[in-house]
Amino acid sequence: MAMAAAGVGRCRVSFQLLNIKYGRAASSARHPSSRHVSDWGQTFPRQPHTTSSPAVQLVRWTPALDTSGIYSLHTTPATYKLVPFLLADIGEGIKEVVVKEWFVSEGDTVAQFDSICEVQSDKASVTITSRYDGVIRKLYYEVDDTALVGKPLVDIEVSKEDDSVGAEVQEGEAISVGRPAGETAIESGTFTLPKGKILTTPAVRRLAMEHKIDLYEVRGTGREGRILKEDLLQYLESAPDRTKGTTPSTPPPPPVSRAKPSALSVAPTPAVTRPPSLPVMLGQDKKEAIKGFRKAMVKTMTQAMKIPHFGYCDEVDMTALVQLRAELRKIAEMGGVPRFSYMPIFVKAASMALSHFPILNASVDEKCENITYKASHNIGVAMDTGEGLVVPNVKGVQGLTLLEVAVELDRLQEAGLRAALGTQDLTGGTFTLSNIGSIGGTYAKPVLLPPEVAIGALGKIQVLPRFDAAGNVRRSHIMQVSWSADHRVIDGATMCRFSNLWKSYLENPATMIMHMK
Ligand code: CAO
Repeated sequence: MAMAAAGVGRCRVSFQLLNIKYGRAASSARHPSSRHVSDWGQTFPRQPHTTSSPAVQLVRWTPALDTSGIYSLHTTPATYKLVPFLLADIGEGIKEVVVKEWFVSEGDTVAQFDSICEVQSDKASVTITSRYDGVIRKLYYEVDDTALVGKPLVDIEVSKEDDSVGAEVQEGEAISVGRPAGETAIESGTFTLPKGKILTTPAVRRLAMEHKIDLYEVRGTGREGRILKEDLLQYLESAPDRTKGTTPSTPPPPPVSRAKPSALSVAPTPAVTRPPSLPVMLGQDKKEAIKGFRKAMVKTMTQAMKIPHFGYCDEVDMTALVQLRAELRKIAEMGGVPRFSYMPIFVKAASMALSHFPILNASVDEKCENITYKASHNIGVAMDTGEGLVVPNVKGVQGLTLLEVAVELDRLQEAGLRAALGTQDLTGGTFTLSNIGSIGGTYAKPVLLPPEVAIGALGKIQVLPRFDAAGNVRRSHIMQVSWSADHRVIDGATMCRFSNLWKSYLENPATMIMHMK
C-alpha cells in the first residue's frame, strides 16, 4: 500500500497553505476534464493531509495574488471542509478490495454519482461513485493496492453548506458509497439512480463535451447503465451527424460481436495449431500474491475438494441442434442479439431437466445436515476472463425464453470481459455449466461450486462418424458431457437420469420446444 490509510479521529484541525501556485491546472493529464476543477488552479502541499488523522478539517482558502504571481491563502472561518470518504461495507463479508483503476486524480472536481474508482474483491468488481459534490484532495491508494472496508478511500473537499455531509465522520463508519444515502448493497439489479443522473466518468464527460454530445442520447452498456468510453466512441462512429446535436430517431446498433472463431468451423485435424499468444520468457523467478478472482478460486476449490465427487460422462449427438442453431441465430439477430451460441440452449435445457430432478438444483449446508431445494434455477456459467475464472449465473432460467437467456448471458459475458460483474451476478447460483469445449477438449472432471450439488462440463463439438439406427455411418456433430455431483446427497442413477433427459432435449430439439414453458 503506497499511502497509509489515515485513521479517522475526531479532532478538528485547521492549517495554513503556503506557496500556492497560480495558473497551474490542478488536474492530471489523465483527467484534463478537471481543468475547471479548481477555480484557483492551485496545487496543495501534502502536509495538511498527514496531520493527525483529522475527521473533518475546516479551512477557508482565501486566494490573494501577491506581486510574484503567487497566491497566498489565509485560514479563516470555514467555508469548505475536508471529508474522508470511507470505503463502504459492500456486503458478502468482504473486508478488503484491490483498487483496479482510478477515474479521478487529486484536484479533480466530482459531482455526486461520478465514478471515483473501480475496486475488485474476490467476488466482484464494483465502481465506487461519489456521494458528494466537491474536489478530490487525496487518493489514499495506488492502483493494485489493497483498500480496507471502513477506511478512507479519498478525501473530498466539500462546501460546508453541503447538507449531505455529516458534521463529523466517526472512525470505522462505513459511508454508503456509490449510492444515495439509504440504499444498501452493491447489487446491479437493485441500484436506482435519481432521475436525470448520468453515470459516467469525468473522462467520458470531457470527451462528450469536446464532441458536443448530449450524454442523454448515448446508450450506456456499463453497470447500471453507466456510459463507458466505448459507448461514446461507438456513438460517434455510428452517427457522426448526431454530434451536431440532433436527436437520434433510432436506437444505437447492438454491440459488435466479440465471438471467437467457432471450434466447429475449424478443420477437424489441423496440422499446425497457432499459439494463442506470444511465448513469455521470464528472466528470473517471479513471486506474486494471489489476489482477486484467483483468491476466490483458492477458497472455493479447497472447500469443494472436501466433498466426495461422483463423476458421470456421456456423449451427445448435436447434429440436429447444429442445424437448428443456424436458424435460431438468424431470429436472435433480428431480435437484437448478435451472438447466439449453444450456451443459451444448454442452459435452458438444463433448467427444463432440473424441473424433473429438483434435488440437483439444491444446496446443502456445511455439515451436510440439511438440503434446500431451490425454487429458482440460477444457472451458473463458468467464464474464462482476463482476470481468471468467474462463474456468474443467469437468474430464474425456468421463467426465461431462450432469447432472454441469450441476452442475459451476453450481458454477463460482456461484464466478465470488462471485469465488471457485480456481486449479485456472482452469487446465488444453484447449478453450474462449464463450456470448456469452446476452447477445446472432450471430457473433463468439473469440481463442484459449494453449496451447489451438481455441475456439468461440456466438451468441444466435433464432426465424427457415428452409426444411425439403420447401421449406416453418418457425419455427426458429437459433444461430450461430464457431470460431477455431491455423492453425499446425489446418487449415480439420479445424475444419469437427469443427463439422459438433458441430452434428449439437445438431440431432439423438437421435444425441447414442445416441453418449454
Ligand atoms: N464446441 C464447439 N464450438 C463451440 C462450443 C463447443 N462446446 N461452445 C461454443 N462454441 C462456439 C460458439 O458457437 C461460437 O461460435 P459461433 O461464433 O460460430 O457461434 C464460438 O465457439 C465462441 O463462443 P463463445 O465462447 O464466444 O460463446 P459461448 O456462449 O459458446 O461460451 C463462455 C461462452 C463464457 C462459456 C465461454 O466463452 C468460456 O469462457 N468458456 C470457458 C469456460 C471455462 O473456462 N471452463 C473451465 C472452468 S474450470 O476452470
